[in-house]
Amino acid sequence: MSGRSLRVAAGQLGPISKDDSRESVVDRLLLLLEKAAKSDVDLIVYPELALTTFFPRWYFEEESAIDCFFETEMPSSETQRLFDAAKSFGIGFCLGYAELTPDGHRYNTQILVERDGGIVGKYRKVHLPGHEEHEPWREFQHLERRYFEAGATFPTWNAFEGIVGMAICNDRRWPETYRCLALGGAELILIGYNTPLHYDPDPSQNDLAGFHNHLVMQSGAYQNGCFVVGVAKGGLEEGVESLAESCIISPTGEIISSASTSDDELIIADIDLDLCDNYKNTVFDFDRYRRPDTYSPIASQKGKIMPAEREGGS
Ligand code: CDV
Repeated sequence: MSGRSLRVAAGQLGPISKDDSRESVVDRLLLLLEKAAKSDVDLIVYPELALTTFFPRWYFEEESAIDCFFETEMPSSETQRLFDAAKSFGIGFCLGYAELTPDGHRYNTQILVERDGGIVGKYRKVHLPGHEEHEPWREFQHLERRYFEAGATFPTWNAFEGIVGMAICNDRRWPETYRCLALGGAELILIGYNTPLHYDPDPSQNDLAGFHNHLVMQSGAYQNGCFVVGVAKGGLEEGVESLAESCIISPTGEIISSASTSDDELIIADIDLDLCDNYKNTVFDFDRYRRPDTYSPIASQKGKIMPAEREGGS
């Protein structure tokens, strides 16, 4: 391989039940890691909230009832094995989990761990989907907005011979995510997700879940000259079917590797981070072609302002 070459993998997970122990989940992460090691992978990406079932699907009245799904330290006694094994193989990893800070804040978090076992980056999910209150009319709840605080930035890090950024699930649907990361130089964006196939607010979107998943990540990769690794926790988990279809996407916008099951599965791609420059230095040469002077609504305005409400509008 030439240029800044890297072998990356998506470590897709199948369902995790409510009663599954952390130990059994870490066993599964280790199996994927061992497979990756046999294929000389440099970096393996695991899904969002990879250590537990997707607990925001349930309403818990008592806040303390969700404590069992959160990590208060990382590495923890249960995940230390993963850190040790990855270091011994010389493989980096990206892992999503629910974080409870010492001062009581809760985040939907993803960390980036280098090949020497050190945590180089931590990202806290910015776009929290779903709702704050119990909504019994739904087939199942999506209470991320009740259980997590939102992160506030899209950091990037020098790691894996390039510049790496992270995003979590719903973040991938927002073009602002990729653009903020690319403005921080991102060449490789790592995204874990849990996407139920049924969307109660508008079930007409259900059949399009796979299409939308690829659409947003492929356009984010192309429009920002980045590689994207999108990794699912898919399959039938506690009665809720979730999208699998993990994939690795090139800055060309093309999918270069994709999962074929809804279970634990490793997919691999050889990537050359120098390919990003083909796009970053041409059609998406930000310095030359972007017009931030015309984009002020993007950073200053949240909802839409209709023509009649705008000064001079009609
Ligand atoms: N975990 C997520 O963020 N899931 C959302 C669902 C609720 C739409 C997603 O964007 O996939």
